[in-house]
Amino acid sequence: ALAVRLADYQAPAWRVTDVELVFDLDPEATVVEACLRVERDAGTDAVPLRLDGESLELLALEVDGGPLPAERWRLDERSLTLLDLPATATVRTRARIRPAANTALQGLYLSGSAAAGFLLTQCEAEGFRRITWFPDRPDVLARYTVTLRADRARFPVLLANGNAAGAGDAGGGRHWARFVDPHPKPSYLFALVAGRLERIEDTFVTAEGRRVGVVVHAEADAIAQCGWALDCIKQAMRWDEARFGRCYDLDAFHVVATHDFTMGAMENKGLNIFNSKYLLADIEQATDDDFRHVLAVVGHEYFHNWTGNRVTCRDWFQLSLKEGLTVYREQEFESDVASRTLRRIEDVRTLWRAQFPEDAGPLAHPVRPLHYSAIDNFYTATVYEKGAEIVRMLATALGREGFRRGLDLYFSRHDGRAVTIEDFLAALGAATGRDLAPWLAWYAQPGTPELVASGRHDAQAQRYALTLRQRTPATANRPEGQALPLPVATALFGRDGRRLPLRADAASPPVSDDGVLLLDGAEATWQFEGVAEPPVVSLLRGYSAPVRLHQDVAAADLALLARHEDDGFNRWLAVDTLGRRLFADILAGTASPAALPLWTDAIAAVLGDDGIDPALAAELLTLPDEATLSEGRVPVDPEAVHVARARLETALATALEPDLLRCLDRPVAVASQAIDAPAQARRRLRNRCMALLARAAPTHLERVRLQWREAVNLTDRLAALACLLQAEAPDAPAALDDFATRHASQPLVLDKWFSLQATAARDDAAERVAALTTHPAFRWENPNKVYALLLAFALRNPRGFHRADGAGYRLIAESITRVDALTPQVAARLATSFGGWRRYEPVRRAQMRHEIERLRARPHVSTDLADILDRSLA
Ligand code: B3K
Ligand code: ZN
Repeated sequence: ALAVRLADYQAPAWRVTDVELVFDLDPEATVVEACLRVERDAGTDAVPLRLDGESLELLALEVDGGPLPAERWRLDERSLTLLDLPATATVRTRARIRPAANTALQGLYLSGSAAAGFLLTQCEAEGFRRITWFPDRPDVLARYTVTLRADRARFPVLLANGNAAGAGDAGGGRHWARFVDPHPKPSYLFALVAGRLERIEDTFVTAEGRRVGVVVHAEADAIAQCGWALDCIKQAMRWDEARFGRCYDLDAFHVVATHDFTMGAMENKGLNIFNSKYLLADIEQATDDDFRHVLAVVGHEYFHNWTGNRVTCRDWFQLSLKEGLTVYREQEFESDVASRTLRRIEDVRTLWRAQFPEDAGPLAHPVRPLHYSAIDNFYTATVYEKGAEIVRMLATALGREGFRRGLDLYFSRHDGRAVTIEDFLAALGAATGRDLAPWLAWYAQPGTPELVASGRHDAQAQRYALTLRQRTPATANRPEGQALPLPVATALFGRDGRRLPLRADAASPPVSDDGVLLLDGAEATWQFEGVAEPPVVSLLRGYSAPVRLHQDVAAADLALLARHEDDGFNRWLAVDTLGRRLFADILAGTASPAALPLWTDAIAAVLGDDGIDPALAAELLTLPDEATLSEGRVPVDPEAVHVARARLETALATALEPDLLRCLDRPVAVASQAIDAPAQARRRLRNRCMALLARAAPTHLERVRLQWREAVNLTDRLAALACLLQAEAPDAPAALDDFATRHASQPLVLDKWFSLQATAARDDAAERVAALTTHPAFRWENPNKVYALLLAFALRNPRGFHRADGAGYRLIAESITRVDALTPQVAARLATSFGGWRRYEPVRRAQMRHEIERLRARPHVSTDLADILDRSLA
């Protein structure tokens, strides 16, 4: 497919002011009548009106109430073009579409079976063109009136965006419902839902006094698991008012759960649609992590109502304008209502595991890409997570209050418009009197900057000089990058662990009140005064910039930070850094036993601290995964990484055995079915201790078995099962069977059962995963199943996926072919697992390359898949 380029952007010659859609819904054949009020932009005479349309069957076409002569319109596979229209016109089309046959899950499709399932839509990025002919681009904002007609018994619930505007009987067993959305919106935010759905609801009164009906819809067997989501919606509404002054703007806010969805969720105006994985949660069928993910994703989609919907993107290159900003808002939401430190650690782990490798490999792209051939492949860790890091850095640089003023101005300037990243920076800059133009480079330049810190203490003058240097080195695919604005949150500690004042002399670059040094060139030096002894320097507190830090810091200093840093993130970072150093030594064969205690003692000291948040303690006990430990190494030998990591984890478990036991034996005064944050944190720590003990000695498996028998929530049951599996205990297979039987009717729990087996680092993992694809609960058409089994294997079982004989690669390549014929977006996502092929040792590198080439050479490769394969090889 031809690339679309940012540089070629042209404002639309035709606007659509109003749309009326009438759907005659039926899973086999739905008829869509569309009436568009179109207006040609003044000064663009004689430009034909080109409407996007794919997989549509044309039944009728009229302009201004009459037929259009054949020479004035053209229809092809991708578009309908109308020639010689007057400057304003009414275009009416009628199309037939086939929802039940739509396995791509874009446009209008069926969730569940033809007999009992329900109809729903997914339009972002380019699904609306599979519903009707339309200028399917985000800078065409129109007012929508939607009428749905369907069989009343089969589709009792009818929903679309906006406010309800009438309903009634349509005769012949059919009924109708109409919706008017007063907010002009791009077509990607269109949605409808029709089917047999149950609901739970509540009322939320906004700060502006609007009474909003908050409704969660799900199928009958799932509605009992929607209470937590309803709660989260209200929390999100309240939080966005309090933190950013943003109120909800329709009479109702509807949320719908489906098991058939290619991604997490979708922020359609007033009618969010969720993958059930991110909406359903109860103590029997969801883990503590699931509860937190529901909170985060519900928040994320809700926050899009302002960052994405009210102010939207001019074109898809600006995707991070809404996604980076909304991820940032989601992170802040969870940080405010749950644990800031924990959320930060998780986000940084994600960044290191997923975004850094992406940014270093052939699929690297700027946060604002310059061209694409399949936009759906750009919903990446770079656009989302690195995009959120840029927003976070801006918030750090402008201060909480300045950032809020900037966002307020952004909303008031651009409400109801489709804008660019430049507009965003300009609003933040104008509100705070800052020139933020240099920040655009963060959006334009791929790659992870390296930050090198060095210091010199002058005892005589009681001064400490800190020099920061940055570089974004060239790679095979791109030249060296330019210097970027980097906020470096910094603290100095004395040898006794006390914070030292951060007083830079007058000649140094500025330091903010909260200790942020802004490095805005390649290098700068700060001279700190009144520093009597060589300090321990804590840099990038809270991970204030998404860079690789190189700091020559003694292990003893890291141990000191582990004990005394009051920034929870950097406390964790100190421990993590110590652990990674040991890992590197083991991998290189240079490990010395003397180095271990600094790390394990530091952890033990924190564990023994009664004031520590148990969730943070659990994080200290969690090593980076193999993907993260491989990141930045060339060439990677996955087997060696696996073995070195396992050795390090066993060493940790052995050294801390008594501490871990103490932790487990501590009486816990919480009901094990409580889901409040402290209860979750304690479970997290206990389960982490249990997993390590199971590594330290097989005798501890008795504790695991006890927990397996007595667990009263899914978190504990699953944690025990994972330990049995990890230890390859003789009773593990029976436990797996028990689990499957117990949860046989719960698709989301079965997904975890698939994932657990897919990620078990066994010699025969590939064969087991292949066998599980024939399990009756597995379905190739269902993205959640493909992700739970195959994507989990490819991404989270490096030992299995990278098995030296290539069996893991073949399994994934065959799966990609199979899925590509059904759901191309899911196939493309699976194919990203080959993206890092160049970093591996020669044998694996050749095997991976061979699979990529073989996939590319097959007939009927989808555009989405071809794009990933081509870029991987480039
Ligand atoms: N905006 C959607 C993602 C759409 C993905 C299209 N392939 C979900 C989100 O980020 O909120
Ligand atoms: Zn989003």
